[in-house]
Amino acid sequence: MRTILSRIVALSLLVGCCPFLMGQTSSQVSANVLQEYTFAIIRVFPHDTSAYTQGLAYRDGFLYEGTGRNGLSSLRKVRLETGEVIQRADLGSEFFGEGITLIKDKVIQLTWKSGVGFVYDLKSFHLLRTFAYSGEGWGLATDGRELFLSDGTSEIRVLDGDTFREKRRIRVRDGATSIDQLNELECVEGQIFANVWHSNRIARISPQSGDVVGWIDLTGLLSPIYRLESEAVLNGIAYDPIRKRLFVTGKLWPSVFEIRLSLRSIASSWRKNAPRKGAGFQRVQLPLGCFFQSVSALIRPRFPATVEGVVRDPPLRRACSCRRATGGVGLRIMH
Ligand SMILES: [Ca+2]
Repeated sequence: MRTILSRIVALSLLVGCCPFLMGQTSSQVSANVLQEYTFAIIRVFPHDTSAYTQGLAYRDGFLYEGTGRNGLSSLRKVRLETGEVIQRADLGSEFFGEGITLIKDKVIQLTWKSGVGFVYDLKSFHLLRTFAYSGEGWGLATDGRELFLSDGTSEIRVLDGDTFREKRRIRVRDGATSIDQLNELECVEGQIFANVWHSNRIARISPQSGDVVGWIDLTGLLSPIYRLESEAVLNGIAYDPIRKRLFVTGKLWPSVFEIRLSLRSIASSWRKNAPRKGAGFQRVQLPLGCFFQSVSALIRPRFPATVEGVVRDPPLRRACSCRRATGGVGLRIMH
C-alpha cells in the first residue's frame, strides 16, 4: 500500500508539471465534469411499427405520439400498456409532422419545413389554433412554462408557452464543441434530454447554460434486426414525472422501452470517451461510493472515490484526477 501511495504521490507531482494539464486546475475539472450513463431495460411495451415517431410525451397512463412523413403524419394518443391507438388526428399530406409536447390542457405539434405549429385540445384533439415560426421544426418539449424547440442545429429555441413567441436561444455545447443534430426532446428533472439524430446518444443539457452535463448511450437497446430502414433511428423520449419513469423509442420501432439510467464504469467510459487525436479533452465522473478502476495498471485505489478524468490523445497522453471521498486532498494521476 505504501508503495502504491508513493507512486501516486510521485505521479501526482509529475502531472503537476505536465504541460497538457497546465491551466486546468482540479477545481476547474470538477466544475466541468461530464457524466456518461448506460441503461437497463425495465419494461418493454408494444409500438406501432408504421409509426415514424417524431415526438413522444407521457401523461396519465398514455403516450402521446407525433408521427412524420407526408401523408402519414398524425397525432396519436396511445395506451402505454398495449400500444393501442385510442385517439388520432391526421395531418394534411402537405405537412410532415415533427415534435410534440403537452402543456397544460393542450398538445403542441411542429412541422418540419412548413413553419407552422398546431395547437390541439388535449382531450378532444380539436385543432384550436396554429402559430408560425421560422426555419425548421424538429423536436419539442416543455418545462410547463416554456417550450423548447430544436431544429437540427446546435441551438434550442425557447418559446413562450402561451404566445409561442421566441424568447431566447440556448447554444448547446459539450465543452467547446457545439452539438448539433439535436432532435426529439424531453424535459426531465430540470434538464433537457435531446437525442442526437442518427445516433444512439441522448444529451443531457442544462437549460440555463446549454452545457451538455451528461450523455446517455443507448447502443444495444434495439437489435439491428428490428431496424426496418436506415432512417429507423432512435427518436422518442417521454417522461413520467410522478413515477419517474423514462420511456424511449424510435422511428418504426416495434417497442417502447422503459429504461433506468446508471453511470457507466470509469474504465468503459474512458474507452468510450477516448477521443480521436486532436479532438480535445473529455471528462468523466463517478459519484461517491463508486470504486475507481483505472485503465492503468499502475493505480488501483481501493477506496470509495470521486474520480474525475481528463483524457486526451490516447494511449500516451492520459490523465485523471482522483479525490478521496473522505478526504480533501486531490491527487492527479498520469499514465
Ligand atoms: Ca418528448
